[in-house]
Amino acid sequence: MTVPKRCKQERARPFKNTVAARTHKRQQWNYTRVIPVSSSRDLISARFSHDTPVWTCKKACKTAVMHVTALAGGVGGARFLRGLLDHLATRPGFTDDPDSQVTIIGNTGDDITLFGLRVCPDLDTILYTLGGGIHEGQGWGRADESFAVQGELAALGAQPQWFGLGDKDFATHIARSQWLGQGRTLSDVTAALATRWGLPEQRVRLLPMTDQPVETHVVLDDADGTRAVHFQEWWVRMGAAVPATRFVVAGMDRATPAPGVLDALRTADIVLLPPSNPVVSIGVILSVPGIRDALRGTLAPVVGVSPIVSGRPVRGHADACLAALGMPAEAMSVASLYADFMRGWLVDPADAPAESEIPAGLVVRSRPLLMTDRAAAAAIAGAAVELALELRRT
Ligand code: FO1
Repeated sequence: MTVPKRCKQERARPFKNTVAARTHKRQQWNYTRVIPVSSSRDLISARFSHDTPVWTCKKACKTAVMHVTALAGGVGGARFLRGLLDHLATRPGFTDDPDSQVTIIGNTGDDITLFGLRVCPDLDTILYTLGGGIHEGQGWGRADESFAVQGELAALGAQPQWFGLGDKDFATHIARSQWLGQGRTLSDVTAALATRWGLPEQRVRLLPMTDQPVETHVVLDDADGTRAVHFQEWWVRMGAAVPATRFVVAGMDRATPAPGVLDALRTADIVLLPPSNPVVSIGVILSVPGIRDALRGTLAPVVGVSPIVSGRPVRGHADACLAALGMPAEAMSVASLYADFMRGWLVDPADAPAESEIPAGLVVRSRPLLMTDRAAAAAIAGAAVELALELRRT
């Protein structure tokens, strides 16, 4: 047996002066010298001992996924993540280990204050989807909604009316706004909402990308002149039909990654980029100072899933967002946005590039990418996990 090139210590715990510590020291030495070891017994006992770190070099560990970190936007991200949990539930390495965890770093650039309430659409879409409360047809908002509050607001002449908020959804925004008003952080509030939706029991941690309030604005330049509108006004009211010239994330200059975000990237076994909008979802998360650097520095392979299939966004208006950057809606154009840290890229067979179009250092795999139902989403997520595990071994 040969010591692999990329051994890694995950979540180091105090284990001084133990047999495991001595084993660890031996492994470190073997690792740095990259020499063959005579037996894998030490590695195996280190893996299963409680006070030792986990090594990627142990045989069984090669297929075990313990810490998965994903960056995510709204509907596409949430459906992929639900598929990921479905897939992980079938993997012994995940379900059997009480330390296993999926950490989701959610986009908060779509957040907006309406009627005095803080609305976080992408975080809520993830909460409702993973918690079983989502309106499946829409992909956002609650199932079995009523709209009494919105009706009353309309009767009062309160604006805006172009953003649909149901009664149950309003309760989320009321609770969130009250807690934020009491001085709690968005991370803390999101954790409380995640508990309501049973995420901890599913070994899921949902972290906002930042605790500071940020809001994506869209700069428009048309017959009405140059102006900036809130992302939601452009996306929902205008249907992204007015060409955007650029996106500006207000508050980003004061933003820092929320607690746990950088650690989740640095200590992950694998990092996944769901098929979320590469500009206003993943792109905004990447613009939080420190996050992109953490992705460049992590030992975990980063694998992404293309949000473009047959030259069209799987969902939403990613094409209009890419156009603002002067980029075509093509799977390989999206990959170029992640070129400095991504090692694996899943594309649909319709978008499979020629060998000569694949940048050095990137592994591209093709498989059907339409998330037509929950099983399809699980299969896509499974393919992303498999590719990441394969890259972890190389
Ligand atoms: N999307 C719409 O197209 N129309 C809406 O009225 C709308 C309301 C809404 C309310 C709460 C929420 O969490 C999401 C909502 N969305 C709505 C979705 C949202 O605008 C976008 O899809 C995301 O922000 C983009 O990821």
